[in-house]
Amino acid sequence: MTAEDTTTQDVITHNVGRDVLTVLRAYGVDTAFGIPGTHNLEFYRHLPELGIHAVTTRHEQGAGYAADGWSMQTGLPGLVITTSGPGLLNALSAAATAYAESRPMIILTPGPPLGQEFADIGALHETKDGRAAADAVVQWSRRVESGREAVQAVHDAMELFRIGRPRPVVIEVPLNILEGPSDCPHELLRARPEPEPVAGEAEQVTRAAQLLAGAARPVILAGGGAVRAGADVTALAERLGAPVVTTLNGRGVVPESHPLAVGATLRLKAAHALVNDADVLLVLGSKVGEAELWWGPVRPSGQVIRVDLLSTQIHKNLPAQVGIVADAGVVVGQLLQALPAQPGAGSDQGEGGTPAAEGARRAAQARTEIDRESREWAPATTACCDALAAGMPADVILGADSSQICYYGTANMVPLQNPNSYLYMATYATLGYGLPASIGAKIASPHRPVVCVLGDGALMFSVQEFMTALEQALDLVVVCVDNGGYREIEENEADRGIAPIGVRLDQPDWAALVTAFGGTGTSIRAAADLPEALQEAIGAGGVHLLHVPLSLFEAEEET
Ligand SMILES: Cc1ncc(C[n+]2csc(CCOP(=O)(O)OP(=O)(O)O)c2C)c(N)n1
Ligand SMILES: [Mg+2]
Repeated sequence: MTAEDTTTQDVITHNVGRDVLTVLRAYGVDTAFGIPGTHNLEFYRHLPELGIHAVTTRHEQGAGYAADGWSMQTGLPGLVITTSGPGLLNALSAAATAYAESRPMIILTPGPPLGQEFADIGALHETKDGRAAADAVVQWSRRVESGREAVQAVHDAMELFRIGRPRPVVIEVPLNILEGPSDCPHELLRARPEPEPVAGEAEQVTRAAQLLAGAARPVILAGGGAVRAGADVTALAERLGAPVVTTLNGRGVVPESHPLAVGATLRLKAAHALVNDADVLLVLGSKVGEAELWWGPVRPSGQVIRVDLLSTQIHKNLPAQVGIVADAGVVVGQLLQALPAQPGAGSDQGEGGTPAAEGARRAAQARTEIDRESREWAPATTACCDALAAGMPADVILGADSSQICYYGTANMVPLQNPNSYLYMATYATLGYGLPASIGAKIASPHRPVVCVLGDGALMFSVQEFMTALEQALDLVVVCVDNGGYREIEENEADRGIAPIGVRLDQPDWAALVTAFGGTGTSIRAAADLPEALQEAIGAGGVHLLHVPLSLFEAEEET
């Protein structure tokens, strides 16, 4: 071997691609979702050596959703590696989803070599401006000009995820930089220590505590920003006797079997009634997003306290009298300190006796009304959901999609006991999310049962990811509720007096389809069989599709 060969080898083993992945590995990221391509191989080369598991999805959209599901379990950013051009663009719906849902994600992509920007020379995957396309949907996208800048971009992203509002970023590394020699000092490749989360200002915390201590009908509304503080939020709810409504991203912050839990039910009028009746509403880490408010904004008759990481969020969709710009988890701890041990001076001790008992009574009443309202919306779909709930393990991670069985059903009819256990995207509502997100979650949490329940339309958006699940040797149950096409859109059409167009869809032989991939498929023949069939599929292991014709439950409604 000549001296020149040694140098070439040295550049390959210590190139910029390796530095970027080294620093990500130092932060704990041990899984990368993506598809290798001609341009991104100097990322892929280093994955085995660094102990980063490469998961090849069958479309970059799936890589992004799988990374999101993985991230929800680990608390780390989901890592996506795309090739340049179409690979990156294919991942952008997933990036936009992570943006809308405030979830951390890093997309690594190669870009044209320095000096070849806008060259329009017909180079492979040449895109007018891939970075700008990405920038339009993520928190930031950065085209770096050196290895050192690439590593710095990773540190900046991690700082955003740890103390800011977590949202996706794209790091574009020009091909010649990616393949070129490392220029980064070794000490920059270490993970930085976790910064202290931001605490609330003492004066505002005291004011909030006074309001809450004097409340007769307190209610807590918890969003995705509160999920890391589940135990404290539960303790606060108990101390105050406050029913807890969550957003879909806040599900499980308080176990949904808890007497004070009212679930992720903001879509329903009965939950609005509870929230609007509050004399003090405490909103923790939520944008109170419009997409979840089917009946318009919530407007409590009393005072509103909001806690959010960003000052821009404090009055968004719901004006607040007290706004605390800080980490919701830290503020809940501060409130527990500031509140008297015997709370609820103003609490209506009503029939229930203690504030906690009175809160539980209000929560139970709300749940009864919510349940009635849910069933009125979609009787067959909710009957199907009841059957699924009967077969669902308590510690399940539940994949979901933008299908009626989810937002009329599993969103509030299958109780979840843990946070980050409902894989969903209430705001972006992107079809094709459920299966890949479930794959990512199962890879991150192999010991928890993962069941993905979704519609026939949603499943067809990502059906190729069955192959990924099988290749990764996962135990995963997918329940496809088949109502013969895009039922929600058919109903939207009917509301506008449009005859069904483009919504009644032919179906494959679902059981045979998954069998062709190498999994197991079962088509349910009777509604009553569903709970047991679900339990059996979970027990059997491997990749299992349960095909559930909704007509089985519609027939029951008619009898
Ligand atoms: C990427 C994407 N394309 C289109 C839509 C519009 N859309 C919303 S719901 C829906 C129907 C989904 O069908 P399915 O999953 O079978 O659920 P169903 O409404 O039939 O219960 C469509 C097409 C969307 N949400 N996302
Ligand atoms: Mg459908």
